[in-house]
Amino acid sequence: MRLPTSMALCLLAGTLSSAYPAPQDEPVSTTTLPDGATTTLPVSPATDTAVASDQLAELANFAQDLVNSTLEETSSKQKRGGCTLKNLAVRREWGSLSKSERKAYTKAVLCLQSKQAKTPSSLIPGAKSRFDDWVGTHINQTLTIHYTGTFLAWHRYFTWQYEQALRNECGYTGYQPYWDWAKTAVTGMENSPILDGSDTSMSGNGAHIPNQGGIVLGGNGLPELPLPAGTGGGCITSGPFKNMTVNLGPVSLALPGGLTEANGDGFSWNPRCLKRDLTTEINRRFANASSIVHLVLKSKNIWDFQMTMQGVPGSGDIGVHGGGHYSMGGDPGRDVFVSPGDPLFYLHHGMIDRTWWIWQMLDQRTRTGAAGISGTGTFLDSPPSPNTTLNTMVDLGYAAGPPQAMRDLMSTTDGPFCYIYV
Ligand SMILES: [Cu+2]
Repeated sequence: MRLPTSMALCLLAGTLSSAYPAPQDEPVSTTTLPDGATTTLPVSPATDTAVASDQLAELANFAQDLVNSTLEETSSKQKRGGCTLKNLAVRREWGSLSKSERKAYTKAVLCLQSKQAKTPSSLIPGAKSRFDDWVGTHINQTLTIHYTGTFLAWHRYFTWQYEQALRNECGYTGYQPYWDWAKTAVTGMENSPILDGSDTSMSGNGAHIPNQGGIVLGGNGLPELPLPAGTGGGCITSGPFKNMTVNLGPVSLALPGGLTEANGDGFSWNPRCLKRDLTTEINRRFANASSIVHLVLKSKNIWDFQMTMQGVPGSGDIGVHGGGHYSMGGDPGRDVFVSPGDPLFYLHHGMIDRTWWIWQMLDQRTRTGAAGISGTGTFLDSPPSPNTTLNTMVDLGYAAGPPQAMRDLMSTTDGPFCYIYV
């Protein structure tokens, strides 16, 4: 019989308290905030996911406190971008939004999907809506924004511009919500408010397809990585996106049975339903609370952080980034190029950005500056390309502009951005 750790410790303490010293508190470090307050932070990631969840909350609280005290200090000076505590946006976890806030978000996404695309159809004929402008941009740039020096900043800017479009073009008054993978790893994805299929969710699982084979990642000279299929596989059956049409792709879609599917460059019009194949097993294996805290506490530089987050190819680990993507499953969820075609993408990348932000705040000056960038402009530097620097430009094409230098994308509160996560 397995007991919860706390109960097992109580039992131990009750029977063996005279023979063993009391359990030591987990190691912590003490940090002083700019306003003089001190706080303690965990230094080694707990393997117990319940303890790791608490550690993650402590790290997130620290990041919030740091921003709050920094902005309080400097709000009177003229900061670049003018971010103050007054105009600071707060991005929240989906489950902490009220039901009407959740509906307002999905309504705005549906609005974006109903508006005319800005991408010329001569360039991307399948881009039919404003929502597709983001999908097309991501397809177009996939090989220069993953496993590159721009990966995190590019997706930060991409998600932020999407949030701006929801607000400015579709009347949404909230901010971009995020998907806390640690929570769905505990509840099971289908049981979470994000994916329970209700009208206040992001829609749920796809229709169940029995006896699906697993999917296989890797190949192309790398060891194969078999992953399980999920509990759905077909078209989503309920919730706000039930009638949504996926217009673009696939480009490199992993399918059950170890197959892949492509439709050329993915730019032609290929209308089909949104499929999901929720795979809690992948969520639990690669993106639980311990994996997140491990990533945050054990990555000592940006190279380690971004490689651990995306998974070192061939290592058998797909990181929290791959863990989130492949646990959604389906089409376009399992397609690296077309993945923003599932609206859940932006909640996933909200959490990617939140995790980066928490990590940055642990050594703010270093990690939001030049030393917070590593890598080049091409996927695993293939073909070889120049190093990414603070001056490298990030361009979102027809989704939204203007192109921004990396230096302006490194901080969420200095430059064009002004937001935090709670
Ligand atoms: Cu991406």
